Amino acid sequence: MSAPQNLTPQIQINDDAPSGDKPTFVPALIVIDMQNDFVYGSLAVPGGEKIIDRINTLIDLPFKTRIATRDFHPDNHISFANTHQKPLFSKATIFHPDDEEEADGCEQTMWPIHCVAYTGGADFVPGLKTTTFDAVVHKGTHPRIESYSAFRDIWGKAETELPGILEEKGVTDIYFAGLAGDYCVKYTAIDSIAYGYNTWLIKDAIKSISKQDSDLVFTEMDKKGIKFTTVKELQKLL
Ligand code: VGL
Ligand code: ZN
Repeated sequence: MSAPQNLTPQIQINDDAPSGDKPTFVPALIVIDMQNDFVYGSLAVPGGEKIIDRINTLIDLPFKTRIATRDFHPDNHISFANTHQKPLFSKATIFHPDDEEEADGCEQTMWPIHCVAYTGGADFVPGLKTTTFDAVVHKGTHPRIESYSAFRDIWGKAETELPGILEEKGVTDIYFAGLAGDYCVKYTAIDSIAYGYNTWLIKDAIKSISKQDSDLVFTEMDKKGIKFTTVKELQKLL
């Protein structure tokens, strides 16, 4: 078997030189996975298209930095049902490729093939204002490693560029929008708390995969110390 490739493309960071005392409120907008496959494609999130304009409104607000993430998988990714020859949306136990003991498996949902790197499904959804993103963070790029959080993989072993970018910008508060509320937004927001940020979900700029009332997901996140806001409240605040 050939060595696994890492597909992460070069990212660009626009640097603003930090100066003076540490500011107490430095807001960042993170737009999670607003990609064709999650809006119109193989893993379409109900109502995903309804949040495109709301996210564009957010992008125009004076955040210190705007960052987007993209799910960016190889075509044989470990999260795909096809890779395991298992039924869609069933579960399989997966292991970290370095874990020879295969001690601690992770229950992984078997997803349809989605967001394959360098295909249209992984592109940003048309209509999204992508030109003012300071950075685009890619995740799930290794064939055998899953990553719902944009900070690090599900094993907590390898970080993406995101923690470094946030630190460099001196961010204090992270505001999340995008897809999917019950997967990548949720796990990224939980990590955002773990990394010490004031963490906000912009409720009307997030949609979830699960048919169950998405308020349940929000209740779970409330318990973790995540706070909630809306596009309108942010328009007043910023
Ligand atoms: C996501 C399922 C599989 C997400 C990514 O972006 O929420 N969900 N991969
Ligand atoms: Zn994925």
